[in-house]
Amino acid sequence: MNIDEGTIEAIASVLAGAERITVLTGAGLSAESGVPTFRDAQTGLWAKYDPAELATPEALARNPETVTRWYDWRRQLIARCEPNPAHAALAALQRWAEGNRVRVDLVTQNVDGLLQRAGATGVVELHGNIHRWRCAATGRDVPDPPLPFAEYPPRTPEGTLLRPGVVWFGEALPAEALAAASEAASSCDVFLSIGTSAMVYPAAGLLHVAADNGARTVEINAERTPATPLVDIAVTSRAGEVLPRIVDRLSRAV
Ligand code: BV8
Repeated sequence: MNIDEGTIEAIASVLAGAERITVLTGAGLSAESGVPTFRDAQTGLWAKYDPAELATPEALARNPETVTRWYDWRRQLIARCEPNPAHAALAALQRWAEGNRVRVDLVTQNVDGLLQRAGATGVVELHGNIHRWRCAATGRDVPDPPLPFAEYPPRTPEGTLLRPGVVWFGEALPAEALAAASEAASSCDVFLSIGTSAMVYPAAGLLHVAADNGARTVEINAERTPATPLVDIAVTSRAGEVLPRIVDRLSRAV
């Protein structure tokens, strides 16, 4: 859906008036890089699995081989993907902000690390990172896991199970990341929700925190979500099409 210049202008104007901007991103930000979104119908080998069924500690306990194969398969797929114009636009927004005494906090639910590869800094990873693996027994990060694994489930040299460094359903988010995201949501003038179905908590609650603290809220997503009726400006479009236009307009305005 082609978004009219008036909407681009309106969002750029809201951003131009902000002192602090917080951006929450989801799988839709990486979709145009070729990374399947979390709720896309799983393809090929994984078609018969429900991601929500695999992204749990119970799934690891029940079937460590399937779960670790799935994550290593996703990790290898992501490693072959490149950041797309939406990631680049958010990194550009941070650079614009530095030059205009504005603060931009990028909070992501994604585990792919593509924002960082696009040059974004200080990215708050609410759900961890698929490139990091840790000991399932102790929770300790294993710095250089032997990737790709020779066997599944992979094990540490001590023989304990290795698991991906992501947050599963029923697991607490990293306290530091959640505190940073909550502070960024409660202190911003503008909150952007980009490429997320706004269904998974506590991440989806951040928009409510921002709105309750008086922030202007904007959603950019390919389809309507539970957040759509709540935001000040809702754009139903691809992030890779709209974000570069917004950041370009902003850069020309200020
Ligand atoms: C916790 C990491 C407590 C692993 C993920 C009932 C009510 C409220 C909450 C709950 C409840 N029952 C249970 C809960 C809690 C649960 C939850 O929220 N469940 C939901 C389903 C109801 N949350 C948790 O369990 C969290 N932990 O609460 O712990 C606790 C506290 C203390 C001590 C112990 C426990 C943990 C949640 C994290 C789970 N891990 N992922 C992995 O990736 O494998 S979540 C998973 O969903 C994804 O990783 C992603 O991070 C998250 C959100 O998904 P999205 O990013 O939004 O992706 P999705 O596919 O859904 O949507 C993409 C959107 O993009 C779509 O709308 C699409 O239209 C759009 N799009 C597509 N292309 C584009 C686009 N938009 C723009 N441009 C495009 N090109």
